[in-house]
Amino acid sequence: MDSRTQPPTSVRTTCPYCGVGCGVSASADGVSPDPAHPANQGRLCVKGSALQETLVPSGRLLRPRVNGQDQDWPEALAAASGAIRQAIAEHGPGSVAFYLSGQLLTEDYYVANKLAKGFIGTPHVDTNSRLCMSSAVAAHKRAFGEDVVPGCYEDVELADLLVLAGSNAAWAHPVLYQRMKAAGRTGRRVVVIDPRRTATAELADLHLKLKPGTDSVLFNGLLVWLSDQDAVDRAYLANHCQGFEQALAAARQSAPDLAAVARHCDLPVDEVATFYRWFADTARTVTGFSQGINQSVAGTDKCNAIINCHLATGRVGQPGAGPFSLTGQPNAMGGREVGGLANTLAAHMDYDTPGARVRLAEFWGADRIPTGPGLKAVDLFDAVHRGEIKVLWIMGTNPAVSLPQAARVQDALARCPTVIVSDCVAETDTTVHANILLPAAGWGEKDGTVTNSERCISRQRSFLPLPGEVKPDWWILSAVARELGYGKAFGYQGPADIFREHAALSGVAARASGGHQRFDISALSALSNARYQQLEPVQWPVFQGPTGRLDGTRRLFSDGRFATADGRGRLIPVHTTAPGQQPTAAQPLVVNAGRIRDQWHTMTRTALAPRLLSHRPEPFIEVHPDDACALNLAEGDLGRLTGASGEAFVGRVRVTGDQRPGEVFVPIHWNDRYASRGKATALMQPVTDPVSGQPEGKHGVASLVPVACRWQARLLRRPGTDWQPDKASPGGYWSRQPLSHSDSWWLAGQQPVDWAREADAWLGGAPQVLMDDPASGRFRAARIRDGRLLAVLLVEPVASELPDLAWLDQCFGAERLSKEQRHCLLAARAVDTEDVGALVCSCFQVGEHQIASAIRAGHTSVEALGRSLKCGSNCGSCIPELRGLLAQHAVSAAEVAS
Ligand SMILES: Nc1nc2c(c(=O)[nH]1)N[C@H]1C(S)=C(S)[C@@H](COP(=O)(O)OP(=O)(O)OC[C@H]3O[C@@H](n4cnc5c(=O)[nH]c(N)nc54)[C@H](O)[C@@H]3O)O[C@H]1N2
Ligand SMILES: Nc1nc2c(c(=O)[nH]1)N[C@H]1C(S)=C(S)[C@@H](COP(=O)(O)OP(=O)(O)OC[C@H]3O[C@@H](n4cnc5c(=O)[nH]c(N)nc54)[C@H](O)[C@@H]3O)O[C@H]1N2
Ligand code: SF4
Ligand SMILES: [Mo]
Repeated sequence: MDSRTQPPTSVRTTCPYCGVGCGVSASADGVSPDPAHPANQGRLCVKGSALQETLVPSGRLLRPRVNGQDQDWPEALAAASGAIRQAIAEHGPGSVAFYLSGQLLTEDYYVANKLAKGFIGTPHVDTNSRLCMSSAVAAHKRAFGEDVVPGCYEDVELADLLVLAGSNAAWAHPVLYQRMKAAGRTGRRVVVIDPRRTATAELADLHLKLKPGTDSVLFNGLLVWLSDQDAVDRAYLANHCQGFEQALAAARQSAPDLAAVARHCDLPVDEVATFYRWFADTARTVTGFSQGINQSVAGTDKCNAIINCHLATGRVGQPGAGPFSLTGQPNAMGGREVGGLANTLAAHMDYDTPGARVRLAEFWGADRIPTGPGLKAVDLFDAVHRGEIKVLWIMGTNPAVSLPQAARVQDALARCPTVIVSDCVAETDTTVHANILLPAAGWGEKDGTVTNSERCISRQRSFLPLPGEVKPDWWILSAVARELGYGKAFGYQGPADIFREHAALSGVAARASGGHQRFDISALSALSNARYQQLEPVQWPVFQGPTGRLDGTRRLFSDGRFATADGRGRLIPVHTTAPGQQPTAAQPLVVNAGRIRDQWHTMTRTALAPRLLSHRPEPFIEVHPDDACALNLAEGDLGRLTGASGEAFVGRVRVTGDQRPGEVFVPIHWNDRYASRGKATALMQPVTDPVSGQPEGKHGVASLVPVACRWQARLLRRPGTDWQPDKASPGGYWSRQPLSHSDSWWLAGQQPVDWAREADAWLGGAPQVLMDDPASGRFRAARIRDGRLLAVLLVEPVASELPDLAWLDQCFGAERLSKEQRHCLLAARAVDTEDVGALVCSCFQVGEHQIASAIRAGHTSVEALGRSLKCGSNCGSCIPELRGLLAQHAVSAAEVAS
């Protein structure tokens, strides 16, 4: 569709969050699952179901901005192209860099890559996929000769043994997890490999709670065991692979026997033996892996250690059998296809692919293709810091939050002469550093394609008009390219033009590879605009059948022929590598970081839906009970983690046996917009995998201390009023939680506050209702004008005394406060409403206290709870937690009985 035509009002499109890539039926009135999409078959998770609630105008970037001033497009385009032209003239093309994202559509990504590598002539084009999938990409290339996920989602259902390594699919790939769960049957087994007990571990017959960073030893040990038990497929190895003996020798060195593996991984020997026996005995085995494997100094090796075991048993590309990299972002795959990584060129061709540069130059009509790879993300930001990059264009990612050592990244951005940022949101930790800020179209407004974890290409379709001056990313890039004088190569009228070109290039690359390259969608290069608009989900490679029908490919390498020159798969010798960040006396704890169920990355979209922040409303630190005890920390206290570079993370302490002693877990989502000190990356050093360049994002080190607090508070104000917690309470703790009718903050501090005097500043004016009890440390104040509630401040000496605020938020929704509501403002909680407790089911807003009383009332199964409270009966994302609560209450009931 052209960027100017009005979109239809109701469409079938694709969810913009995780790599599962679910189909969604969407209109301005609401979203529902697309029953015809092969990925989700009628399901959606809680983030997908809440998409509608995130389509709100608040915080949107609606106009271009240059040096802090609103501008029209011609001025903004002139500023961007002027800066690029000047940098090239004065410092050469290598002084211009692009930092892209797996959340761009394939068409956007293709244009960015073409402009940078073909026309500006800079190799420095990298993407946030570097932090995400680059170890898997590198491992696929080493093992298969090409970045290919051999299997498909159906394999996780067909598998008799499902191994999930470093994946919390229940929270990170919820619909795929639901499919894994629904496929459970007698005799089917699940092994979860994760140093923490996660929601995913609920599904596990065996949870290997291993020492972090030791997975390669575990899988090396498996290779040794398979060989020693004669469980390898010798014929397959002889006919289809090379490198087995070398890989086995390295594995033997690293993991000579069961006892050595158990010791190294800190696991009971019998658990390791059970895993190995199950793997050896089960032909239909799928190993799904994700960030617990990839985000490591030895991420590529770990992926290869897993793939080695699959090659050694001939279990690649078979129904129900194969290694399966679970892709994170909705279009990480599409970005890999167009060549968005600094070490790749385009269409699965690399710089060292024979003839690739010449072919590409001819195809694009470009003569500036760089001669070799560019800088990978961490190195790229180092170069920015050193002043070598004069123009950095960031698109669809928030590196000031997501890259390790966040403060240094911010420093690099501040030093860079021209930072261009394309985003849909006005204020992020990255956009605040932009010299040129370009308003990008977001989900629902843009059109194009994405590729999910199983190589399935789906359409994202627009159903909303472009607000303000907002433009799709491909349009912005093409407009800048035209300003730079490359109009001929960037005269696209719409995403269909770009898609056809991308599809044609894939054919050029595949044909030149002599049939080795599997990525080939040239059958789609002649789609008419109408057929592009109607394109149904299809898995690449795509072929045109004899009847003209387009057919996708479910599995690859099923015949044992790989994408290497000799057609053989490669086993890779993997040696033991310790994590790069090691605990010390000063930083004795290992910091693990990952996702929570209801938030997406840096919260720019999911925090707009209040119910998605009610599951975990504040940044938190999960700590083992032994550590909590030794550090004098209790549940609900605030803790401060201080990392190796002195930066801190402050969060609410959750004491849990799910953690291993000596290790803490923090969420990756909070940032300077939402908390005083909530960035997990502040605790991570920029240590990277030498092969993939992926940073070690799951193994920081830190010290932990309690944050002494004299007071804890909640402030609620009408949305849109500008209040700066750092000014009101310098050095104090704050975390922002937008609610349905108000904006709210969690606050705490050590400095004594004379509340009666200072409350005015917090409330935005003098309160009309006030209760001050300095002896108990309790304070309540509310501002009311014309019967409407404007702001409320509640102070308690300890956080657990702060009341549940759902009822207070409701009061902000009222046109006029009732007499009762007014009265309740001073009470600890509303007299006539129930404190539902921490929210468990986001779909139906069901809290922990409600669930506990339903369990006590005899609803002792997930199904019974669903019938009674509806919890868990929509997206199912909370079922693992419901099970946890059922188990917890069964234990306490048993304790009472004994
Ligand atoms: N709700 C939600 N879903 C998402 C996202 C989101 O932001 N929110 N983001 C999407 C993206 S981009 C991605 S990449 C995926 C990520 O999906 P996942 O990789 O499944 O998610 P994470 O929580 O990052 O990490 C997974 C697990 O790795 C474990 N782990 C840490 N260290 C080790 C180790 O040494 N060995 C092993 N075996 N495990 C370890 C952690 O304890 C954690 O439970 O999620 C996608 N889905
Ligand atoms: N320590 C640690 N660090 C990590 C991780 C970890 O597990 N541990 N995980 C890593 C991983 S796997 C990932 S994927 C990254 C994610 O980290 P980021 O990519 O930095 O996070 P997002 O919040 O997804 O950033 C996307 C940005 O793009 C904007 N946006 C959304 N849609 C569009 C669009 O259509 N066009 C444009 N131009 N902008 C858009 C959003 O508003 C937002 O500002 O974090 C990484 N960092
Ligand atoms: S699992 Fe959830 S977040 Fe992922 S694509 Fe499906 S609906 Fe979206
Ligand atoms: Mo990711």
